[in-house]
Amino acid sequence: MTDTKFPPEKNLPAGYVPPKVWKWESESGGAFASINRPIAGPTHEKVLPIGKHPLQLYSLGTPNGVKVTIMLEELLAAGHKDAEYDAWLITIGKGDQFGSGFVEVNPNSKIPAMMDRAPKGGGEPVRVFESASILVYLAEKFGAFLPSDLRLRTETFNWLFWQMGSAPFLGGGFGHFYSYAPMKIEYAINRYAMEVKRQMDVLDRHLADHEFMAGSEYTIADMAVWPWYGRLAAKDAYDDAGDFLSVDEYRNVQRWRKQIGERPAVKRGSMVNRTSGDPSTQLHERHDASDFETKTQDKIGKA
Ligand SMILES: N[C@@H](CCC(=O)N[C@@H](CS)C(=O)NCC(=O)O)C(=O)O
Repeated sequence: MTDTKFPPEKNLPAGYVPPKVWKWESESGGAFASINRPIAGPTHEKVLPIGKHPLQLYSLGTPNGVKVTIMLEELLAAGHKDAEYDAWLITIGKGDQFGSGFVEVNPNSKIPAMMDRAPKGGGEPVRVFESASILVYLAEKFGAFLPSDLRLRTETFNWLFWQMGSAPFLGGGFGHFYSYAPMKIEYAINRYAMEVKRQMDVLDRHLADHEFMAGSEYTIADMAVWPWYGRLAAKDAYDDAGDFLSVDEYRNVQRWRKQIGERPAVKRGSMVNRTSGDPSTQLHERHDASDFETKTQDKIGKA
């Protein structure tokens, strides 16, 4: 594809011209390059472990994973005893998401993925993948954090789907080119910085006169948005991205992210399957509520 308006010398690397047909030839470099593949399906046989609880979560403490562990901890804190769960670690950097057992739970090979082995009404275990689908499934199963009033329910879904559509621009777009790519490309960074700042402004204006995402009630929409945009606002994402994007200026987002971050269940949920940062905040696997006290990496000394 030659383009006379934008000559190849201006491309990156200079002179690069996309071939007629793209071929999977070599790694592009950068974080995650070694696990990226243009095909789906398993790469190896691996049976997933099953613990003692009805809910089996296969995940990692990334923003998409944390949405679900926050929800599970909130359900338990609200007294839903059947929300007890085993959280198993899926190390995506090592390709665990391409094991045959994981692919059976999520054919898309991405965390988080969950099996409900005691579904409502009985019957075969239910597989649930896509973080928003898991949040809705749990909210419906336990009748919690999703308003039944159609107006409020719709507003919850509005923001839940907003998050699912918007975060790829933050993570896959901005985060990738600002932090993970093997070179800094001004055009790409500018394009995604612009979009992420616009998204932060959307949130900031909304949160100016709404306590929570869906209004006066804390819902699964907050649980979905917080791990992405709350972490960015807290300068806890993509190296110096918080300063680069001047996140302090989003005062209403700051108020909201602090308020949500103080919830004990959010603190606990943020520790589950976490494999970086302060060892006392990393609980690689969670099989019992007491694990938060006894099995963090500082206590078991494997940090
Ligand atoms: N839309 C999916 C996105 C899940 C996703 O992108 N997960 C990432 C980690 S945050 C992953 O598993 N990546 C592994 C890979 O791409 O191979 C969801 O919300 O569940």
